[in-house]
Amino acid sequence: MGGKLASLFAERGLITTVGVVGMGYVGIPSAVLFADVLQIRHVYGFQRDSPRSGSKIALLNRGQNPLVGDEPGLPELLEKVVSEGKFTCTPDFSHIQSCDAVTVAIQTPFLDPADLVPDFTPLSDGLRAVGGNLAEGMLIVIESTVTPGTTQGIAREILEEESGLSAGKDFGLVHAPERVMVGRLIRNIREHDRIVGGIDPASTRRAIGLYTPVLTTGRIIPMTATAAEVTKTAENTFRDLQIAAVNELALYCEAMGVNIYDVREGIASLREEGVTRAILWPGAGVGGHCLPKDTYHLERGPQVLGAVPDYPPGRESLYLLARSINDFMPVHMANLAEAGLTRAGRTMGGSRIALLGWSFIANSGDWRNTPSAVFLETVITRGADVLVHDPFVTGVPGVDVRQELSSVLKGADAVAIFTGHTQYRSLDPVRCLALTGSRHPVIVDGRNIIDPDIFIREGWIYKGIGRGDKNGHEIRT
Ligand code: SAJ
Repeated sequence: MGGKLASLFAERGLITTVGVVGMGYVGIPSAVLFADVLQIRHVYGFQRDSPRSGSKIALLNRGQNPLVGDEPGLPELLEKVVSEGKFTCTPDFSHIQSCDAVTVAIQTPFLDPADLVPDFTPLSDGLRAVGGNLAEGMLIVIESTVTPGTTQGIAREILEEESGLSAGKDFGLVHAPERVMVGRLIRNIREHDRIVGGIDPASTRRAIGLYTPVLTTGRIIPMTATAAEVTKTAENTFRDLQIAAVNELALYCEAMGVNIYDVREGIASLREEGVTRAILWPGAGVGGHCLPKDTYHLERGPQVLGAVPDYPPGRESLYLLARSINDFMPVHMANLAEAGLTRAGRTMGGSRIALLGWSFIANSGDWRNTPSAVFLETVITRGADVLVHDPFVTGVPGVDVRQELSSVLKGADAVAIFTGHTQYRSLDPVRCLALTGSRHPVIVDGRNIIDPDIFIREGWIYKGIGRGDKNGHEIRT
């Protein structure tokens, strides 16, 4: 099988023209890093000219970064490769015909997690556009996080159907999952090890040639396409599981009147050969494009591959249980706010709540699957009025997110901190109290970023995730 493909790659020689499909948090940094590789003559960034994302095309071609939030190194590199004429963004997929390699970084959300039904429409549409312009000797790389079995399954089928060519014989096919975090996109692509999983050895070798020039400290870890899919979905599932474990512990600590951060420090102190204690941080919830859905991709893997794991009969998947604990945390925040309001002699109904932080992660404008949305819906259902603040977020359909803090704090009966933005770390308890106009406003800290004692001293009613040592404090009159 690999013989013909290997010779097709050899005939083509070095990869000099690359296409990147999907100009988002993964595609944009990947494209500019490929364009900055000496051997690579040109990179096309493919973006559909849709009402929601079409504006990115002109911005990118002017060398301007359309991503919200601080991305060290990206604006400069983008400006450089555009001014050198090595990168262009286009909605015209026919340019794929001139590419040696094409990477696909398109979102893979879930339509219905309960039934494990993913929404592969955007990915399928992208693969159809690639397949319709595919030529012999090309390499296709799927960087999106997908259910195990997808690369060898529907992805291959769509590409073969559209092109009339055969994967592993006429063109190469690989899964090389992205591992980036907002706020460190360029660094992550350069420094994280790159998992490269080909459907055959020739495809894997070709992809190693594509990624090696981009990596600085990162290594290449080759494996099969399905193993690469499991690696990616499992690493996020394990992170979600670790977060769920510490969130459950935080709920227990609240009930037992204990400070989770003392316990966490204690647990993390046990260090010895073979004993690792990767205990993560409890909080107001798990958001973003990855953790809230990748567990479902992993869970769906055996199904797609027609396999049934041997598992304790009738027991729920550990990974799905973890999901439900993390999904509960914003509701728990609402329960803490309600408990605090009760201590203030108020009910949730008719109370005004200031929600601080709409993005899912600190100092970023990324609000995909934000836990704040669950809290907002929960407290509104319980009768509260809510004003939302976030210094980095604008343009949220149906939610008035403000950038001016005092107008959101004004007249608030309770303040709920959802995101660890640096700005919130220096909230002044006296000034904020004056803005609320209340003698005992409630503050609920979902990211452990304020000092409970200085707020309690000023008369606030404090509630914190995992702070059983403080949540029943005496109210200062
Ligand atoms: N969170 C906690 N406690 C923690 C860590 C995170 O509550 O200790 C919450 C965060 O507040 C956030 C959510 O979880 O709401 C996700 O945070 P994250 O730090 O995991 O950020 P992501 O989702 O952007 O990054 C993850 C990373 N995956 C792993 O580390 C295994 C990143 O490496 C991946 O590239 C990324 O998913 C992805 O794109 O898959």
